Amino acid sequence: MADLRQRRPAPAPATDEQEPTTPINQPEATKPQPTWQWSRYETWPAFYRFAPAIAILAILASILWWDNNMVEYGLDMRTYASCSGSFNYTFRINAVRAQAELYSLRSWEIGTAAEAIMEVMNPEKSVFAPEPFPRGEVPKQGWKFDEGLVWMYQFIDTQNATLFPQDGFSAADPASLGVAAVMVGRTRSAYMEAAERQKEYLLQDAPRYINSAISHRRDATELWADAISMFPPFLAYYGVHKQDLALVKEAVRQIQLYRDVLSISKGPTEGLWKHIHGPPGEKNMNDPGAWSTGNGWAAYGMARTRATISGWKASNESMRAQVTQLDRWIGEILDGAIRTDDDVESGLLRNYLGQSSWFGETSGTALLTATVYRMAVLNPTVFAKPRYLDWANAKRANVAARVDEDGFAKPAVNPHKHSSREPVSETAEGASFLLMMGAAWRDCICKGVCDPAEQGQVDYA
Ligand SMILES: *[C@@H]1O[C@H](CO)[C@@H](O)[C@H](O)[C@H]1NC(C)=O
Ligand SMILES: *[C@@H]1O[C@H](CO)[C@@H](O)[C@H](O)[C@H]1NC(C)=O
Ligand SMILES: CC(=O)N[C@H]1CO[C@H](CO)[C@@H](O)[C@@H]1O
Repeated sequence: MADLRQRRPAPAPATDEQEPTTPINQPEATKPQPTWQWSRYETWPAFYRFAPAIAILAILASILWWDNNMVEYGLDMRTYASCSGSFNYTFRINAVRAQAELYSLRSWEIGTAAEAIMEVMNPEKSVFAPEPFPRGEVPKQGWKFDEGLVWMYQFIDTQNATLFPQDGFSAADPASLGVAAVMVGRTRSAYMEAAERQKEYLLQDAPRYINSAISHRRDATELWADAISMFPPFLAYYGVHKQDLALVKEAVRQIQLYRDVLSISKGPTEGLWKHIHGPPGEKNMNDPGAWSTGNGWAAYGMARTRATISGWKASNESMRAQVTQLDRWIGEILDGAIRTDDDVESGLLRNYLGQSSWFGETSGTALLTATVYRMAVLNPTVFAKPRYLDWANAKRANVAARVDEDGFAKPAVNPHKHSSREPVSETAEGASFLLMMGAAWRDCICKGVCDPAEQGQVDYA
């Protein structure tokens, strides 16, 4: 041991540059110093000394940016799915959905609620999806039916000539269950056979107006604006399933025949549609007024038909002229609604557009607002303009602000008595229109057409 200690100073003389004062028991100090070492912070070049601080600042800045740009409206804008999944509808959409299911008893109420729930819950399957017909076909149901279909398919009658024969009054209304029947029919053939019978009923058996438009009623030949949401979207959709271009074209021809009769050609309500027109007679229910909800039925039904056509390659390519026409006809109704929107007290469209004695109400307002958002995505060149979107944002804000905790919007027109001066709260179709408005707004934002910052001002007294 003593020997080893004796020998320790030996290496020192070998390092010739070393000062003799260097402590002989620290031989490592004699090695040449590297410029910097990871383990020795004070040797780091200035840039690297700041690196940890810069990294932390960058993370903080991106969190702040994310907060300001992505989640300010509760939105995660990375993809359509993340956006729609985190969307804030600003009203209690689940309560509204519950009302739509609870109060839908008649054929058109059930068909409309199924469409509305699909638009909210399964937007990838609706005709407003970016690809409504994957590989050119109606989408299939998976192991579990889509939400709107789970609820409604049990109402579809697969035994009779139409999908809902107990509604004996209307020739058109039972067809509102048609799109759902075709979707269910992709995996259950009884429903597709029922859809086929419904189509045959419309084309072969239903009464016709003198211009060969399919009558809205069974016991009289009458055209109602409502019918445009009931059967043309079904005929077009079933036409895609059958790969039958002629049937898709018949859907548009029927819309044209209705428009020929119902569109108002002059005066303050020009471009809007009358509610009901038929030949004079005892059972006649003529209603020449521009019913707000009726105009919504017409405009939204056309928008659904239009989206069906532009979503299927074959019709998209060969029916450009019809698409242009439909866009123009929808625009006429929206222009008329905007022009006659003069009830500052309610901030809503009047139950009869252009008639100052009528109260503003939520149902027609919601459906026409939904139409604007749908058209802004389908044809942004024409409809993604402040003239339409600013208007729709204001109407939506006014409608949404009136949806209560239970999912009722007030005041809403009595859906079974369109000329009643008494608004109601229980309206099945009104609830469905709220869902359609919410889904259409969400899609307009999540597809990057509408600005999430434009929440719209509540501007009623
Ligand atoms: C959704 O929007 C409404 C109205 O702007 C707001 O009051 C509510 O706090 C929002 N909800 C969430 C979960 O962000
Ligand atoms: C429909 O046509 C338009 C314009 O030509 C095109 O941009 C769009 O991708 C087409 N859509 C489909 C589903 O073929
Ligand atoms: C309203 C109606 O036509 N209902 C019929 C539907 O089909 C069943 C079974 O064939 C008949 O029993 C109903 O009368």
